[in-house]
Amino acid sequence: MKLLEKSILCIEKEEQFGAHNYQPLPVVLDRGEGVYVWDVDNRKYYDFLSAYSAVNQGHCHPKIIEALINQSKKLTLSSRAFYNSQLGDYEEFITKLFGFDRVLPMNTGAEAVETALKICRKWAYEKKGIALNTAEIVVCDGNFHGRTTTITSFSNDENARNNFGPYTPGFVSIPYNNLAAFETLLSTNKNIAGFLVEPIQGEAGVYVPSEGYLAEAKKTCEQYNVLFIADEIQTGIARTGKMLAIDHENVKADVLILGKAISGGVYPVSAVLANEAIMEVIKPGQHGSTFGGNPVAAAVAKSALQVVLDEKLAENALKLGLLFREKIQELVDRYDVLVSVRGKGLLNAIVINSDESSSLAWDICLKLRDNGLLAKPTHGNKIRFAPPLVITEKQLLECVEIIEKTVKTF
Ligand code: IF1
Repeated sequence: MKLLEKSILCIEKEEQFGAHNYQPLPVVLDRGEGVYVWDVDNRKYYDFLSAYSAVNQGHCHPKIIEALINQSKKLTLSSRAFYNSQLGDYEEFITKLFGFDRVLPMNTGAEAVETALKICRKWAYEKKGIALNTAEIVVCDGNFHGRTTTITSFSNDENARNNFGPYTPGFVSIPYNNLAAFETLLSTNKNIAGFLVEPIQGEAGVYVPSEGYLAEAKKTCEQYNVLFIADEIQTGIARTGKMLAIDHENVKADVLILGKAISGGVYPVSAVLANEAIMEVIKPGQHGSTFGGNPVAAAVAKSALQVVLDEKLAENALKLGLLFREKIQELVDRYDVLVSVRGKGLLNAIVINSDESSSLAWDICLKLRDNGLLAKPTHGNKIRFAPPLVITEKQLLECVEIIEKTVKTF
């Protein structure tokens, strides 16, 4: 595909004036509606990234946009120094929806993860009785929880972590999907306060743990009085075919972290949910944010969650996810360039027949773009496929055709 002048101009400006902390696929998006996005030259694409699962409800969902517009004409920011007329309603809605006593509203995913870590540490000293400043939180190898200095400290992605030290202490990393390692650690280390886990590792390449892993890990947490902290920022809000990915194993988190799609990608909204016995460790002045819980965020998030329920997006993701993997498996069987397909609901990845340092997955994504579908490689040899959950069966099958037409040429 030849980039036209308008696109080139936009790209050049970002390259000249922006920090080079990303390497975007060369396509300049200008407009979105439902499962589609259009570039500045009005070429139409299926969006198979959904802004890393933030636009589960589809681009510019009319109901969510209406909530945004209405509220932003009335009151945008009150600060938490005062009450606002939207927050309580939203808090009631989200706590009842997920079955928790309380919610702590923040803005970005990383902030919500930080919030959960702070709650966990404070709980460790004030409730569990761990000696001051010795609490440890267990994380998993291959984790991705955000970009703050603390979160970066317990990443083992060298690119994300190198030269950002000194690192925040108090974290132990164990292999993902390994119950024995977890049990051994908890039985020997009395300072463990929490277990922070992604129900499916997204950035690691859509790595789905063995069935029963999350339920067993939760049981182990209960046995050792350790908080099970679920990072559902990417996997939550119907993405994997249930409202939460842990719902597949009927697990209830002690601390639940949400972000991305709780706003339908319309506005940065994140949340930490917990019951009173845990949340009560946070008292006035001990945590917060200027924008967290602002009236626009509250109105938008409430509307975005309502859309997920009204349009039965979890059910759609479950059904179409099965169809997608079935159809892609046929391509895997037929074309050597594809190794396997895996995922849950509409969070899937295709493994490409190359090593992690090869540019093959990137080249395939360029060709997919030319054929009208946007996706992004993760970890070199995997391509993540995560369309908005409003996609229909007909559209999904058309996308499978685009994928086949593309991989055929490699
Ligand atoms: C970027 C990845 C996805 C997340 C989980 C917390 C956060 C994320 C499980 C932090 C964010 C994003 C950030 C985005 C790329 C993206 C990503 F590839 F890096 F891993 F989705 F898979 N927990 N994930 O996935 O949330 O602070 O960004 O709101 O550009 O870094 P945030």
